[in-house]
Amino acid sequence: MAAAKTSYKFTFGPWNISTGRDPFGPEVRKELAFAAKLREYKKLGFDGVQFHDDDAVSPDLIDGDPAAIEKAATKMKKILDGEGLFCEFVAPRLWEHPKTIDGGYTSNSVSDRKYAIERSKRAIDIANVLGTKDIVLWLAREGTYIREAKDPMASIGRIVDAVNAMLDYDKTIRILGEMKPNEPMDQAYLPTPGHWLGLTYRTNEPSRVGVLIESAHSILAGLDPSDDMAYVLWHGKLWSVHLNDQNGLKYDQDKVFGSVDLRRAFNTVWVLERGGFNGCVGLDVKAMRSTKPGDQTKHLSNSRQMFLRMLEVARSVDAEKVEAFRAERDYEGLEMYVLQKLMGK
Ligand code: 3MF
Ligand code: MG
Repeated sequence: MAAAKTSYKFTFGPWNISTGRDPFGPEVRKELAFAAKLREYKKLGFDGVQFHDDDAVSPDLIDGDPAAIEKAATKMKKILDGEGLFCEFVAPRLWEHPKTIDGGYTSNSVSDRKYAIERSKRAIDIANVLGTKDIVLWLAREGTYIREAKDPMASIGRIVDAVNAMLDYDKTIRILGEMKPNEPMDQAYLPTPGHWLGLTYRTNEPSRVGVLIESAHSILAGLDPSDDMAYVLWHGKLWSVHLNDQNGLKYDQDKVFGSVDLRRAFNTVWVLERGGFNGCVGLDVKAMRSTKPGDQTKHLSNSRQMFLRMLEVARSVDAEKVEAFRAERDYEGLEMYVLQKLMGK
């Protein structure tokens, strides 16, 4: 096992400060200007920003001239530098554009698939300007509402082709898959980190294809986030995480880290520590719709605080004691030891 880190870098995306709009009701808070959001990062104890391509470059430019895209990204880089922030990754937003209605890489339309790959290449251009090597793919609409809608085997091949096109386009970038089992699709292709991990080895350069795991996505798949993370850490492919929490198998809730299940949060932090996790700690959390505008960033600082508090708990665990419980097969004792830790004893 790699040595434990002494410190962690924290990041979030601009979408984590939001208006409270949901499928059943409109905004309850005003959209904060991007520049104003950036000013919040340091105050909240965060170091870096996660970007969708059209967060970094205005959506009006995203389908246009690559030179104009680079120019806009250069402007964004200056703003980031001015705030003392770094860019963790860029993710092509392949789920809002009219050409991605049927998915991006797995769309049944040849021209729409081409659009998705071209747009991903532009995301790489933006990443280069913003000074990051990491591209994140959340395969939002790569799936179906009805099983018969797409050829499931051809679809997997198309995802691999798209990843290869990106790896070929830039010989230094890394691609991180952020898998989610459902929402917005009924059923997603590659629904878990394990599915994506298997596919990484079939790409042209497996050493440049890794994984971002989001706690809520594992929970929605009925899996334990810390076991998913341990599996991917073992492969040396856990390059980023999105920590949050989730109350059962519902829509993606993005609750404050540790707010539903403290023990699950403990195991997550414990695994990241023991596995020598080396990436950024992203907190993909959402404020409650009932949150007042003045409190709209509390969920972010609270999640960071939960992580740091859990880190203290994880670091206070006596590894020899744990081994002794294991050797005696005294899991009742081990459980109480962990519960006492969680209760501050
Ligand atoms: C959806 C997500 C996404 C990704 C983001 C970066 C909008 O459940 O988690 O957030 O994190 O697109 O890849
Ligand atoms: Mg996420």
